[in-house]
Amino acid sequence: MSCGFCLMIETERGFCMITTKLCEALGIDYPIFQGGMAWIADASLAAAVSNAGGLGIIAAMNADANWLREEIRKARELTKKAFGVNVMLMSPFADEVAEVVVEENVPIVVTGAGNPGKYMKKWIEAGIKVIPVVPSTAMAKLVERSGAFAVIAEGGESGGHIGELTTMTLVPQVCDAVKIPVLAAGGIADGRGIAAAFMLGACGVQCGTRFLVAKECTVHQNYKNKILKAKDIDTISTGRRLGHPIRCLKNQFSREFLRQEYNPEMTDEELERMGSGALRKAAKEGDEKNGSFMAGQCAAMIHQEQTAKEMIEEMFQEAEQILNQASSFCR
Ligand code: TUI
Repeated sequence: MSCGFCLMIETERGFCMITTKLCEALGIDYPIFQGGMAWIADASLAAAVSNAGGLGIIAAMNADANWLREEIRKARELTKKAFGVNVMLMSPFADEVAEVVVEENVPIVVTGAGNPGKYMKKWIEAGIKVIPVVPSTAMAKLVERSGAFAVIAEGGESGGHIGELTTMTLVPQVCDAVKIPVLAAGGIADGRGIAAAFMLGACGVQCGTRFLVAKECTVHQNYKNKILKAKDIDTISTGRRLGHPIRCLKNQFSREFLRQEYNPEMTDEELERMGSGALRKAAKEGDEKNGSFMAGQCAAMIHQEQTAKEMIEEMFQEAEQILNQASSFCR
């Protein structure tokens, strides 16, 4: 079942260009969000994605209100287009960044890693379109009732904090559960993934790992190189014992973390301490041994650094081609 938000229109250039009602509602040309990757998605990346016609997103992550305010202002210098902010709800700064998005008139807020309930009223009253990441139909229905504009159904193929279900199973179930637009995330890095997401009923996608190697992404070069070198089985999920599983690339840090998770002598507090700061070490210092290189299972499908514009145009051209030929499967 489709959510009814997907359209294919004929353009002046004679070929089909994918557009959806999501594009119209958010003022974007392509129905693609850039994932709000903690310690990675800053003004430079968000502005590049928005300038390319997608929706760029600044990650409020574990940084405080002042950092976020500066990034929002930097992004406004770099683009006249709309961009969003991702509020990571487990962040100790969530309350203060929730205020900043209102004060700075951010039009779109994506939330992750929890239930955004306590902020919904304030954000909606301020005219913000709230788009939570959801790992289940229950959370999708809950946020729809609280006034969410859309949801992002994120499968466990994603990098970073993940839910239980896969994109293939979660997206159609969320599409059936809610009436608001559904975006698909998790494992999408090319036009095939975008086409598949539409077939599952989504009217947009969110991609993180692919944009991590964008030329405008300021993450440490070692991080980009690890994504470019990754093979299909190079990610693992750790942290299940702590209630927040994280998908990242295999390295000394993640293998040791996984070992310690099964060590009964290790307390949860010690384990939390072991993980804290590891993403920053990867993203900012490129520390290949001690960093947590969060990445999705699609890392192995990513072969080159490109500008955000090149990525988006390539992905949507591929998706259009596939969708145009799709009827040939039914003969
Ligand atoms: O949030 C993400 N991905 C992230 S956040 C992050 S930073 C971090 N650092 C250390 C520990 C934890 C996180 C790295 N990657 N993606 C969105 C996402 N949200 N995935 C899953 C969820 C989610 C999970 C549970 C959303 C709601 C939810 O609700 C549970 C509940 O009942 O509150």
